[in-house]
Amino acid sequence: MIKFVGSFETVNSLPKTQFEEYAFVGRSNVGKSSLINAIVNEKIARTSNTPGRTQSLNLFNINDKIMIVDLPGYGYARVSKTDALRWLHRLEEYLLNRSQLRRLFILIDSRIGPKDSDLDLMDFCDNNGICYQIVYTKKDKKIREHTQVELSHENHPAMIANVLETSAEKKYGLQELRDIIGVK
Ligand SMILES: Nc1nc2c(ncn2[C@@H]2O[C@H](COP(=O)(O)OP(=O)(O)OP(=O)(O)O)[C@@H](O)[C@H]2O)c(=O)[nH]1
Ligand SMILES: [Mg+2]
Repeated sequence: MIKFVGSFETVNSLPKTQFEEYAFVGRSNVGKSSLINAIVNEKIARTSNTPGRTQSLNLFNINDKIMIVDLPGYGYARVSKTDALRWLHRLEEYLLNRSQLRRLFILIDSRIGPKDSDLDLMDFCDNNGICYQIVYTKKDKKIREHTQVELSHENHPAMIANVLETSAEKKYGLQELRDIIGVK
């Protein structure tokens, strides 16, 4: 049973659950909400062609056992600097304080590759011991060679060495994620 718990504007307002939590983050439009829907096989997270759709922290309860969090996207050009900084601060606050967070999935569009905003977030996680795993999205699309950047574990101590490749559209690479999260 999958339940939408709610949309939360601040980290403080998040419900204080004991459930293990798995969070999805990445640049705006990378496909966070689509991937969550594909994993749970339900259209529960709102998706959109308009970047910046998810602006609050959206929580989903999976079988009263696990929480999935759809985090707001970053790197969206049409957001004011003040808002962008405020959101970044909120993301960092979430990552530093949410003790039940088991793993952060940092999504990267396979056509684009990692951008500075992704690398900055990875550095933040490395410096603060926040365990994360890189998930490439939209693998069904044609990929240009130069987007393939090697992300080495040596430079990223908090990164899980296994990089995942997925397509929400073609339902590719989902089982591995389901196994990690513990969703059937
Ligand atoms: N081809 C393809 N398109 C995808 C895939 N996943 C998502 N998309 C498309 O990418 C766009 C953005 O998807 P969302 O899931 O809303 O992205 P998001 O990261 O949640 O975006 P924000 O909430 O705005 O930050 C939509 O038009 C999706 O249809 C995929 O696996 N393949
Ligand atoms: Mg979204």
